[in-house]
Amino acid sequence: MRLSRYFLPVLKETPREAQIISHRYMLQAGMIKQASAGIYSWLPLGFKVLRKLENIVHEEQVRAGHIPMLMPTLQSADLWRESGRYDGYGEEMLRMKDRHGRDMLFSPTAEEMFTDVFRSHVSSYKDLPLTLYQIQWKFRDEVRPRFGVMRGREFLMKDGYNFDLTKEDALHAYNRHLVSYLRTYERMGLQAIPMRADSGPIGGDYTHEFLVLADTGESEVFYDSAVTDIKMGQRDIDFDDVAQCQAVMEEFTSLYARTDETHVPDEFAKVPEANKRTARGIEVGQIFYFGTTYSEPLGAVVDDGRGGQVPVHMGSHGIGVSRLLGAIIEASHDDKGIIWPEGVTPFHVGILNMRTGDDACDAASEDIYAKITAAGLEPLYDDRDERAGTKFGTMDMIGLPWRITVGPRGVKNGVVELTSRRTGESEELSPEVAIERIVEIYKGIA
Ligand code: 5CA
Repeated sequence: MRLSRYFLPVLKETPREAQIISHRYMLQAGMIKQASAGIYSWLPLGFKVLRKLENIVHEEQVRAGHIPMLMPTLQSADLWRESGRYDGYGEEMLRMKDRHGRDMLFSPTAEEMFTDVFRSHVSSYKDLPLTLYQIQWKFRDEVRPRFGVMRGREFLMKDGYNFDLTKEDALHAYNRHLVSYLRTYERMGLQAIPMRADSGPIGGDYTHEFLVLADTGESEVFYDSAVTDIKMGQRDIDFDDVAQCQAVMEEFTSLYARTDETHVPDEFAKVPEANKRTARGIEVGQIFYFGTTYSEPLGAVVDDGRGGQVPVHMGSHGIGVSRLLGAIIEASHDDKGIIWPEGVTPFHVGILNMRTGDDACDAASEDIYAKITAAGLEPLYDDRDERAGTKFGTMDMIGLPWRITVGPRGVKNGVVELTSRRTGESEELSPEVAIERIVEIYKGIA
């Protein structure tokens, strides 16, 4: 993409309404624009990152054996009356009537809808196990929407629902989700720690929240610092392997790690003194096993193969996809702007032409642009007729992890500068070697 032809409305001034850095940078980098309280328009750069996160979520869900589909955002109240949640859900549910006076709502989550699809089409244990999921906009009429996409009213969520014959099978689905979520966050350059959580209005006995540690997080968390040393890394996971998924789940959840809602001071006291941590975290996902809470009232039953009809064991599992943008920025920025991890960056590399209009600089930049594009990567080429300072400022703010700077002196000597946004370190290299480096960096990522 050539910046002269892109739509990147970078703000010069600091937006006053932003209380936390991710909100401020998302506004300044021209990623989002507030449409009304807690509701955002996704401008091209923000949309691009959002799509990348969605892709990673999809890839990891499909890898775990889960099946994507899509539900409507507007739902009839009838189903929610059947499950008994319509009255209880309260003010967070946005309710409306259609022209015939029928009660409708904007989905805040979708247990009922998925259970309804299931009961309409599945009647035998032979069709189990089954996990369906979607990535779809949700609406929750939060009292205090704040911090930009972090606590929105309209937000993008991946929500998945497992249907299993037995509790044991459903707990395998729970573990499978836990493992796939850990992979998902790591690919996004994030460490999200699974913590024992409170089940809230979804209900259920087993639930973990995934928290990204950040000072601006809304949850207070208590944990054993050794938990941050456990990584998924490159391990080979067989998602059908019950014992393996169980072992990984235990490895990641046996140390003390809880949010304030489930914190037990007596238990925390047993954590080695040097490892005790109290911090803040951003909740980027939550998994639940809730058994037959929805399948019973909604009549989602299957033939169990022994002549019986039994309600299925279910769980639901969510990732806050739009919130993740905020979480990634909170975890990865400096005072000049965002620093995207390679796995989610909107463009792979910035090409900064220091002297647009100079024949040699233009030709060298164009050539690099063409070659990187031909290698299957997406460069953002700043070909605008702007001062170098403005160009550097834009690149730093939007946070592409790598930059190639093309200047008149370098071009004369056959070199360009390759700079890491994270470390600020630069190297003078021939354009060919710089391109090779970029291709190498993204091998296996892009
Ligand atoms: N049905 C279950 C799982 S599918 C569910 O709704 N879970 S949840 O309430 O925990 O939401 C899933 C994730 O959505 C949360 O972990 C959080 O990351 C994200 N989320 C929840 N509320 C908001 C909000 N107001 N703004 C942005 N993201 C949110």
